Amino acid sequence: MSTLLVLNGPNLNMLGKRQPEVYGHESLADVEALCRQTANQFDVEIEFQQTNHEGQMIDWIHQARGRVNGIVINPGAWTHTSVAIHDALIAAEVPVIEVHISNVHRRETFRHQSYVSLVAKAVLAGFGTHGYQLAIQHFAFLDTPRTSQ
Ligand code: CA2
Repeated sequence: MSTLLVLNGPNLNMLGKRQPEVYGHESLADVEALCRQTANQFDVEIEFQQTNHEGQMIDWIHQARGRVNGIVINPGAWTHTSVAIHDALIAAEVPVIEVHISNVHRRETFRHQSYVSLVAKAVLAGFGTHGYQLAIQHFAFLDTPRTSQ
């Protein structure tokens, strides 16, 4: 069974409490429940974390090395600012899918730049919280032996 690390960056603990027009009405606990449901469905194990502290995020990414099969990360605002998270993701040597609830490309120009996309296998933006499910599903798909037709 494969293990995925689902990481959430700063302010995502506020989901559902403010800006529902941008991020929807679901709380982070709802997102976790959604991820666990999808993980069960696809026989994947997940670890779900959120932090407002960049060093903590970097430690979790380092600890993923050689231990998990993939990282699903919503880096929040660190997406647009953090070379340190970019470097940590390279050091982890684990495939990464970057998820954004909102479509960052139709928002302010400072959200168009992502240091994480440079090291991500794939990026999902604008699918709402369904993006997390799609990312987990994709990792499960990669892990499933497929027969050629
Ligand atoms: O769309 C996304 O998922 C973002 O990663 C969310 C980040 C934002 O900085 C990125 O540009 C795009 C912000 C997460 C903060 O979420 C809040 C939710 C409710 C109230 C306040 C912040």
